[in-house]
Amino acid sequence: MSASASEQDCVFCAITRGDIPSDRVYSDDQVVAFRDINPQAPAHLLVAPRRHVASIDQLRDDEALLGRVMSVAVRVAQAEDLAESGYRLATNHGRDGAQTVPHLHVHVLGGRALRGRLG
Ligand code: DGP
Repeated sequence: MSASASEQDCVFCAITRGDIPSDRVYSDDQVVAFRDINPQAPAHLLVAPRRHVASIDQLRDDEALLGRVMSVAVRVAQAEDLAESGYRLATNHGRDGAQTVPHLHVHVLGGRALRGRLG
């Protein structure tokens, strides 16, 4: 099956394939986790499915992959030793959600006291 135009142009598809280097902390057959290039906290990682999905809005009905991505996000947070002090998982959809990379990813943020407000 040939890749769609969006997959061919997608930076996170290239990262999950390994065509663009990243600081990878976890990978399995479905999901890859790597450090954000522009960290907003001492620990800032991204968890993305290998399959190209534009955002969580397109994954509504795929509970298995949704669960997998969230489960890996928790595993990554724990591996970064964030569980005791706390961490935030966040995912953005669309323009008003401040999504800049149109390939689903969950942010794992921690290592400092995050502000209580999200927007
Ligand atoms: P969002 O606004 O939710 O779409 O966040 C996209 C994040 O992706 C942003 O925090 C910066 C990060 N990012 C963008 N390009 C790259 C890249 O090439 N490598 C890595 N590691 N992170 C990237």
